[in-house]
Amino acid sequence: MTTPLLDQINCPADLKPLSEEQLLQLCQEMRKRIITTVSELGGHLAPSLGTVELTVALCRILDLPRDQVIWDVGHQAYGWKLLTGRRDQFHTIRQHGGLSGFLKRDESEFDAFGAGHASTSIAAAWGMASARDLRGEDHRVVAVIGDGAMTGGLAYEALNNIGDRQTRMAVILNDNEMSISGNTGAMSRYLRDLVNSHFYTKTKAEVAKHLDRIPLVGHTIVEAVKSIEGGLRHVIVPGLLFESLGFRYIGPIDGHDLRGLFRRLPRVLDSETPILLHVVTQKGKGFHHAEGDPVHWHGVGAFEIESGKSKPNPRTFTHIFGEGLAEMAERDERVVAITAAMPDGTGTSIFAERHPKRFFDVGIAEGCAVTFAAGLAACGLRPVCAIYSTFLQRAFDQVIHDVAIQRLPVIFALDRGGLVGADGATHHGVFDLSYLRCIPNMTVMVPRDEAELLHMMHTAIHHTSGPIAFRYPRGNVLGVEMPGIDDLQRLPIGKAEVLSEGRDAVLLATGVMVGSALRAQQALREMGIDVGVVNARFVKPLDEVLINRLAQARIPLFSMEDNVAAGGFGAAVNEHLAATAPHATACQVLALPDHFIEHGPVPTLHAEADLSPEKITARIAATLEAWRSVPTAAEVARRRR
Ligand SMILES: Cc1ncc(C[n+]2csc(CCOP(=O)(O)OP(=O)(O)O)c2C)c(N)n1
Repeated sequence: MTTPLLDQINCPADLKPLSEEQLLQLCQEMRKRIITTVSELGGHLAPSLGTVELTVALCRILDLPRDQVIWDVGHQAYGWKLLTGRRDQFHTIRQHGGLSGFLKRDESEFDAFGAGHASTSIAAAWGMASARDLRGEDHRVVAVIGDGAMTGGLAYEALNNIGDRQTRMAVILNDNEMSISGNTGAMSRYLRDLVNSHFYTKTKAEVAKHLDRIPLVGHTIVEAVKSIEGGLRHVIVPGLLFESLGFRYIGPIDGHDLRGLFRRLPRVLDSETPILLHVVTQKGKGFHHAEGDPVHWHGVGAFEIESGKSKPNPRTFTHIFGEGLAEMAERDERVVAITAAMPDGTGTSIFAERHPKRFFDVGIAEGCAVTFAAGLAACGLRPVCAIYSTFLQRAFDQVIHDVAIQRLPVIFALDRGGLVGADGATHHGVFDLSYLRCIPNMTVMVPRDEAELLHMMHTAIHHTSGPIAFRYPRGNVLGVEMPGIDDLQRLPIGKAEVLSEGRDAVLLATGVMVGSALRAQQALREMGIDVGVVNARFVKPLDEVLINRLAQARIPLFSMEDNVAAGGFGAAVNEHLAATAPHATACQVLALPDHFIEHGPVPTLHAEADLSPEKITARIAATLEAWRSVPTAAEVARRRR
């Protein structure tokens, strides 16, 4: 693949001497590089193909890194990486030890602000613009946000403040009509109207000019128009919503027309007051497969460029959840499914097809999803909030304040629990056991396999005394035998499953770690160490009866979870032991460490965190050995005598 122009760009300043023709060629080369690289490694393809011209224009016009560009989410910024000194590492993107798939302050001085979660850019840019003003500096600050991210409330909270304070900064709204799936909500309709209607694109001045030409009544009409709130004014003032919030609205303009961008952007970037430029782009631009199906091509695995074909997707926990929920809803009309902009990612698109009236995609608005679910539950329905573990962090207060305090039976289905791999630190679902366990009235379950996931879903739908959550991993099912819908069991709340007893120790494992515990058990047996394995099933409430029995028998305990150690399952076991049997041996906690874990294959990351079956085996063997050599209190006393 030859990219002669791109190969000469080592920083944005290298774009300055290029002619328009050359910049157009550069755009082509960037697309080529992005498509080739993602075809080999997978990644966020369609979003980054849509922003190529905008990226080139920003890099050419701005004085970088002095000026600051804050990209929302950061998944559309592959072109940005190519032009800001990371071209030669681009082939490492999302690979262990390589470039991140998102933007990160410690990866490049050009990444003014890191992200991964949506809708943060405007608030962050406001902070950075305000800091600039307080420090008496003079650079430009620009937030680039997608129409999908504009469904998040945080974006409006920031607009509300910026418009009021008239902070000097620009917002570029990158509107491709898509979130990951089709965009939802009235705001998205409003943006569509702005783009589609010629009427809307007329400027205020133009309209006034036309009206003014009508003798006598013209002036009166102009005055009347000015005085009417909503209604007609809304129709004739482009971007009225943003204008009312204190922003100047420019657009919509074609985000792939480089010439047009060069004409309009400088005025926008140099505006002394808040300004919003509405740029229309096509997701997947320049790769016909992606243009035709931007939902599929939002984020993809490796594929063949010519045919667009990729390896067939094996069945995942997400499929099991999506199909299972749709089926359970056939039998219970109270079941309602809610997603926050992730119908495909959570598998709820299956539910949407079969039960469209009972399906709600609220946009990137996790807090809204949870409080909406609370309202549904308060009126007797059985809402299932299907949200990735990492994104439910957004709605912590809603889970406590709107759901748990009122003991409302909202069901939380947390996909992507544990380490997720290539998306890295912003996306690992490694805090959920901690942030859910600390909430009173909450029940927290973790299935060991896909069959148990179905039993837990069934249990959750029949659990009416308060909120209940289950979290399951990203990725393929284990391939266990599946129960039929009529064979589903209601699991006794707070009861673990003892898989085997052990003479030397017991491993209390949660979720996918049960598999690792079984492998460790096998390896330890070969070393002459006999350990039992318990599938914990419940992180809250704990199986206190079982733990008490093991503590009284003085069996050494090990807990295992793919959650941070702080506040997690093992911490719960130790809290219980400390409170009830202070003389008992503590449980050794095998969990994730107290630092953010970067991207990479999950088995590699587990090994680095000492959580691979091999590392677990070695740790348990070493600990038991060490404990054996520690004298008991009686022995110490005897030796003293
Ligand atoms: C808080 C949060 N919820 C969900 C997501 C998952 N997500 C990543 S990108 C995206 C869609 C963003 O759409 P848009 O801003 O229009 O960007 P586009 O991909 O269309 O360029 C979503 C829902 C996220 N990153 N953060």
